[in-house]
Amino acid sequence: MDFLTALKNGVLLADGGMGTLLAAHLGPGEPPYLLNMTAPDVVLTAHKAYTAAGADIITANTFTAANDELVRAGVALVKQAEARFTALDLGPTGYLMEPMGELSFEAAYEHFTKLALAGADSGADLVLIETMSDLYECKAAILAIKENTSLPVICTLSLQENGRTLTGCNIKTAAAILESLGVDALGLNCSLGPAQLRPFVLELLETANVPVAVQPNAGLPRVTDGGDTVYDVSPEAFSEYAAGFARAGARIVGGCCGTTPAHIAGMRKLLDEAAKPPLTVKKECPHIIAASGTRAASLSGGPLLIGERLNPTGRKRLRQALREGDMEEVRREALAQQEAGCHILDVNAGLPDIDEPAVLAQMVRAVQSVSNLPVQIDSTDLKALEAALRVVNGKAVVNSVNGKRESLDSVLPLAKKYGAAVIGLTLDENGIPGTAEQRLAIARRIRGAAVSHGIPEKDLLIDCLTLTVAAQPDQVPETLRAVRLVKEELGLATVLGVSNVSYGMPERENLGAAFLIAALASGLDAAILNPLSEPFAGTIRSWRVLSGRPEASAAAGTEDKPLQWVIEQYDKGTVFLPELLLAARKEIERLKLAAPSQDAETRQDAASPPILLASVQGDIHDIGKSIVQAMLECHGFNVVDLGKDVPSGRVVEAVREYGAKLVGLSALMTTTVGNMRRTIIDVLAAAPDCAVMIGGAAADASVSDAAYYGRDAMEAVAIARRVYGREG
Ligand code: THG
Repeated sequence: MDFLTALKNGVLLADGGMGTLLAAHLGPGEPPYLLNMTAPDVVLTAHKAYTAAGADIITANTFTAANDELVRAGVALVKQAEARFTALDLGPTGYLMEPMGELSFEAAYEHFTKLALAGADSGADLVLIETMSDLYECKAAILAIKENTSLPVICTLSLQENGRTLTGCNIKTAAAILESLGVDALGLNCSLGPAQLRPFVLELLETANVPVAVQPNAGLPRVTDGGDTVYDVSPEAFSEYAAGFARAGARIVGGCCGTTPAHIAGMRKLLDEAAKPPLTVKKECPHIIAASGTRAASLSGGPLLIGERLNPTGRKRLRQALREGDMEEVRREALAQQEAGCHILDVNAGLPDIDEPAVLAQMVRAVQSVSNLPVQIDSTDLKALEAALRVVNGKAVVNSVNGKRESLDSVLPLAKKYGAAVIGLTLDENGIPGTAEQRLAIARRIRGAAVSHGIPEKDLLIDCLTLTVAAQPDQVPETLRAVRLVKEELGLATVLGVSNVSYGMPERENLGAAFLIAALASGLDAAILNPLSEPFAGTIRSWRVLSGRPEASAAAGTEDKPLQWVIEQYDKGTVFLPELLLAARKEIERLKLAAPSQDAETRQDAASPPILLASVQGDIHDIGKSIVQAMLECHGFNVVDLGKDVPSGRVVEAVREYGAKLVGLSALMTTTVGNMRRTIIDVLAAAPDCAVMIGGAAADASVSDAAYYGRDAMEAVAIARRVYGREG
């Protein structure tokens, strides 16, 4: 039985953590995957223990391994253990993606492609992408696997205690994005114990339409007096939770950090005893039609407003800027429309004399660098459409497909592959039909084609086509009638470009607003319009009141807000990491530009030594460290980044070289806590006056009495203030 058939037929048991089993064989800070080469027998023994415990899926010891040799060796060891199903394990690159960090989408794609090819070639049955915290990085990995192999894909996320990923995506939005990208299962792993993860698992089960996987840690980590990290949930207790997850509808259960073959054996027993789990009862969740990396748009909150202004038609300045590759105007328009309260940004680069694929993708990146609204890709050029869809962070809307065979055959596969919703224009080989009934017939054909390409009906928006009243006055009622028919007969959502109606007319905006009301009254769900136009904005406000939904749903952007405000919102959980980093970066620019005298009292004295930051040896993660650096810098501190995987000796050297007053050490992996301790001891021995602060997922106050512990980047700033005597 192949993996997907088995997944359809019942609950599958995955294996547990490798760290615990391999720890004794690892030097301080050594990543487990090295053992695939240096001590393969140890890895094989661990796999065999999990196979013997009854795991159906054995995960190769390849988490965060970055070269194909390690992957080949890792997959081969699972096969040797005679696993029922062999999973290639892929983890995060450890870098932040653009525009937050330096890693480009294509570089991430290349990274995952190399590993996926090696995994498929060595005989993996599936790929498990796990412990992910950025949906954009997930997209790169999923595309890499799907474009280069035919292996099933499972993608599981690591959540913070607030139920969001590090980059601020909530569970429902994450599920919508991953599902649209065509994963075979999705879920949650690591980060929390089964008790803390349970509410999040239940929420996921309510919304997911594909099988759900759950692999918690054996509780929250605790560092013993002896310095070991331990997880306290026993095999018995863990198995009870896991059986509960299966009863609630999870189709893959297993463990992560701190779980052992005993945990897996306990789960096997309970799963075998459990009756066949009932199907999950789905709550009616608002369907997410589009999403960015942090924000979703659905049709449930009243009319969806799609901003039309990122379009060179009739706009000289934007046209000029696009020709010159100058994205400043694009960023400005994106922000202005977001501030005006629209929900999705239409992006169009339709100029005859332009490299549309390049420019459209560049526009999408520019929009994503300042705005967290979902985007709608407006192009008739297939190459441009694909180039833009690739770099979209989240779930886009494709604008558009139409009823022509050629359009359906070429656009729908792209929308499916990139997980986008689609606008269907009700025109075909014979042009725009004159009657509402004919447009309905085309809408029906588009629906049939979309569904046969695997695109759900809920991801369709039918555009009944607004014509210009100046040229075809008899068409306005047909368009409105078509909107009503499409909703009543097909139950599909509808969209119209509202501005088209008023071309060449006096009182253009008032005319458009009147048409908008008529369309809303006919049941229109979404409107492409200029959100900055006061007549439109006023119409929408009034419509909301009249339809009993006065509260505007769109939150204001973080742009042009002071950093302190963004930080406070970040603490409250209303803005997320991408916005925080962007705001921080902007503040750094501002501080650099400001006359030195102006900020003298807030800036670190140029003569005082910089703060040194390092991820300790064995830790290749620099995400948390990047955040701390950005926050320190925008509070006026000079920072020197020593990098990641930094040996203790190198830190000591740098402390001497700079005469440092403060060193910040980061450790994400529990396996590197020992190195953190070592480094603290070495630094304090060499420079007793130098303060050390620590942070990162694996560090807490119990790591060392001799160091300050900062729970997050703001606490790091507070510590720095204290050390540099800049309190208050
Ligand atoms: N349906 C769908 N997509 C569409 C349309 C539609 N995309 C394009 C268009 N129609 C909607 N977008 C625009 C963009 C600009 C204008 C109108 C519709 C526009 N521009 C002004 C002009 O040309 O004079 C200039 C505006 C300015 O300078 O502020 O009117 O129907 N699916």
